[in-house]
Parts: sequence; structure tokens; C-alpha cells
Amino acid sequence: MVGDNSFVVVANRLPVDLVYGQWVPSPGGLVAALEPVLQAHHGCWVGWPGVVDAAMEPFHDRNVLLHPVPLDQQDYEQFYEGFSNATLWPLFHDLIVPPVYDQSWWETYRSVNEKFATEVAAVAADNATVWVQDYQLLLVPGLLREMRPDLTIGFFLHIPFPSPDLFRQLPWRAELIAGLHGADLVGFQRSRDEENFRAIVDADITTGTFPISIDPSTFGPVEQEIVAKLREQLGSPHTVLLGVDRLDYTKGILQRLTALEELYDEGQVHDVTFIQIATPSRERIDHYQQTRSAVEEAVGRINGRFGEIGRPVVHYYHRQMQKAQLRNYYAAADIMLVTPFKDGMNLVAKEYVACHPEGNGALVLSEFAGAAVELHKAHLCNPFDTESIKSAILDAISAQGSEAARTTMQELNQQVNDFTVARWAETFLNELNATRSRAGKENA
Ligand code: GDG
Repeated sequence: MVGDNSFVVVANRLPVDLVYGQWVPSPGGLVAALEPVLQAHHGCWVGWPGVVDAAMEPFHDRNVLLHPVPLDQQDYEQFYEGFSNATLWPLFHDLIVPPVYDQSWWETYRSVNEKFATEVAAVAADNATVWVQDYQLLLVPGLLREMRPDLTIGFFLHIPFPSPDLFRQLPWRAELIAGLHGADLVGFQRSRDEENFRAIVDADITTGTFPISIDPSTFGPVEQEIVAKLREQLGSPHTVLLGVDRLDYTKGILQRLTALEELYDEGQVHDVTFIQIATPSRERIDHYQQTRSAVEEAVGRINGRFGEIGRPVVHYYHRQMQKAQLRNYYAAADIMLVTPFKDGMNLVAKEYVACHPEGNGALVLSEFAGAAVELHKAHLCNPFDTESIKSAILDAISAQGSEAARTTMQELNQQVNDFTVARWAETFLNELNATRSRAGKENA
């Protein structure tokens, strides 16, 4: 028996959150981008609701059927925290911390991927298009292909794909590659990721580079009054720096704090305030706990050394912010610090740029973020080199208010307005259809 959904998105998470016992939609960029396609094609979203053992019936939200895949405690620990986030995540981010290779985690990863594939096979209509998202579901395309050869299957990897020598470490590398071979089209953020992947697979798999983006219309300009009030609350400093990240060791939060501390220490900056929003993430995993401790120690040390009463140097928030509030911070910040050691794309960089249509503000951006390909006119830096972060910050400070800085920010803003997440989705899905029709003709 097949389902009646002719377009199915499958991702680790369903776009819902449990708030005071109620399921509420959590419309991130991906949902917003795919909503029109989902609605037009009687679409369905298959994913985990984010709570272990949640008994949840499929439900409709704005015409889109949300179809939950339940995970139990062992799945959560071994599939999500284990294989996805303590094996694949560090390996695919170039071993910033050592990946753990554990046979039982792998077995649970495989069985959870089977659960997802089984759900999709049950809800997808004849000849439906299925779009599988990200590193938690690398086996789903291959499993689905066996269950439902009629489907058109796309896969998009949101995180980097490592160089062949790193990937070869993985004891289950052959199985993962076989999983991806089930897809008609495999998409990557940067051409470098695509090249890394192509170096370890047969030529007969179709791949493409599709840099993801945001919906800039949800990050429009913020009222000047709100910006002025926020800066006043901060004590009207000369320069406001901002960082917004999940608290993750890939994001280079400690390194930007170190750079700021050295700049203060050397007397190179004065009257500079840094707001760091570090959203709680994967909190039970050792390396996340260590990163949090190191970041919080640095915040305390910097404020202890250079802060004054009522005027800390670093304003640190370890909590989830409302999107509207985030937008106010983006608008109020003179310089955005995005310094990951490695990042598939980094949407924060694009969100900041989208909040500065008038051309004020500046972006300090790691060359190891996927976003650096499109936003190459930002103040690029090497996050492994503290001097490089420092000089990018100093350059951005000294260019503050100049015509050149304004022109640059306007160009970056134009880039983000032109290449939206809707365009990303459309480009991928068009390419997927084209790939499938080429294959159909060859087989005819
Ligand atoms: C993965 C890849 C790739 C953050 N704190 C709050 C909050 N956020 C939002 C940001 C942004 C998103 O979370 C983070 O996206 P990033 O792209 O920066 O990073 P990852 O979470 O690592 O995402 C990445 C992405 O997938 C998409 O393909 O770009 O490379 O690692 O949208 O605004 N949102 C709210 N409160 C917060 O406190 N509301």
C-alpha cells in the first residue's frame, strides 16, 4: 500500500516544538522555503518530534501533514547523541575533536534510518519526490530505493563533507556511501564538499552544489528607536560586537573571546562591548560541556580583567532568544563575529547581512565557513590564527562609518537578497527532476 503524498521531506527533526505540553510549529528557514512546494503538492514532512517516546499522531499544519517518527531513549543516546553527533559531526568537521567509533551506535544509527525509511515508504505516493535532509539520515536514500524503486530521491548535506583521507577513517564508510548511492541527486553546500565526495565515489552518481540561504524578508530593517535604546542599555559603547551561535566547538566562540581579550590586553581597543548569544545545544555530550566551561571561564576572566561596574566587556547569554530579539541584536551590532573552524554554510552570517540593507555594520567571517564563498567581501579571517581574527576585528573597527564599508555591506546585502532559501529549494528540486528525467530517457 502506498500513501498519497507526492512530495515528502524527511529530516531528523519535525518542524514542531513542545511548548507547555502543546505541539507548536517551529517554522525555521527550511520549512518556510519548502512550505509552498509542500502545499502545492499535497506534501508531507517526516521527522522526529524532538521528545523521546512522544506518542504523537500525524497532524496537519497549514495544509502540510507532519508525520512523526518516534525515537526511544536508546535511539536518542546512540543514534542522535552518539553516531550522529559524536561520530559523524566531529569527523565531518575535520576532527576538531576526536570522533568516537562505536559498533553499537552504528547499529542503532542503521536501525533508526530504517525506521525513517519505512515511514517514508508508507506515506509517499506512486512516483513521489522525496527530499532527504542531512547527516543523520545518510542511509535513508539507499534503504528507500530498495523499498520503493519508483521514487525520485534527493539528498542534501547541510554540513561539510570531509576530505577523502578523513572520511576513510570511518569503519562504516562503505555502507554510508552505498546509502547515498540510492539518491538520484546528492547536494552539497560548497563545491569543495562536492569534490571531496566525488573523490571517493564512482562516477555514476549525480551531485551538485547548492549553497543554502535564508528568507531575507523575515530579517528586514529594525526601527531606529529600538536600536538606539539597545545601545543605550549597553552604555552607548563606541563599538558593539556580536556573536550568535549554538554553543558548539565548531563555532570558534572561545577563539573570538581570546582575540578580544588580547586586543584589550594590548590596549588596541577601548570602549568595545561584545554580546555573545550561545544557544544551548547537545548538552549531555562531553565535548559540548568542556566547550561551555572554557567559554564561560573566558567570559568571567575578561570581565574580571577589563569590565567596570555596570559595564561588562562581554554580555553572555546561554539561552534561546526570540527571533525578534535576535533581529534587534543583529541590527544594533556594528560588527558581527562569525569565526567557525568549519561550517557547512552559517546562516547567522547571512541573517546579520540581511538586517543591514542600509549598508551600516560589518561582518568578520571565517574562511572555513561555507558562507565565505558567497560573502567573500566580508572581513575574512583564519580562526586557527588569533592574530588573523584580531586584525579582521581591527580592520572592521577602523573602517566603521566609511563609504567603502557601506558599499561592501550593501553588496553583501544584495547577494543575500538575490540568493534566497526559496531559490535554493527551487534550484535543487529542478535539478532533481532533470536528473530523474535524464535517467528515465536513458532507461527507455
Ligand atoms: C547547520 C550547519 C548550515 C541560533 N540561536 C538562536 C537562533 N539561532 C538560529 C540562527 C540560525 C540557526 O539558528 C543556526 O544556523 P547556522 O547555519 O548558523 O548553524 P547550524 O545550527 O550549525 O546549522 C550550518 C545550516 O545547518 C543550514 O544548512 O548553515 O553550516 O552546521 O538561523 O538564527 N534562533 C533563535 N534563538 C536563538 O537563540 N530564535
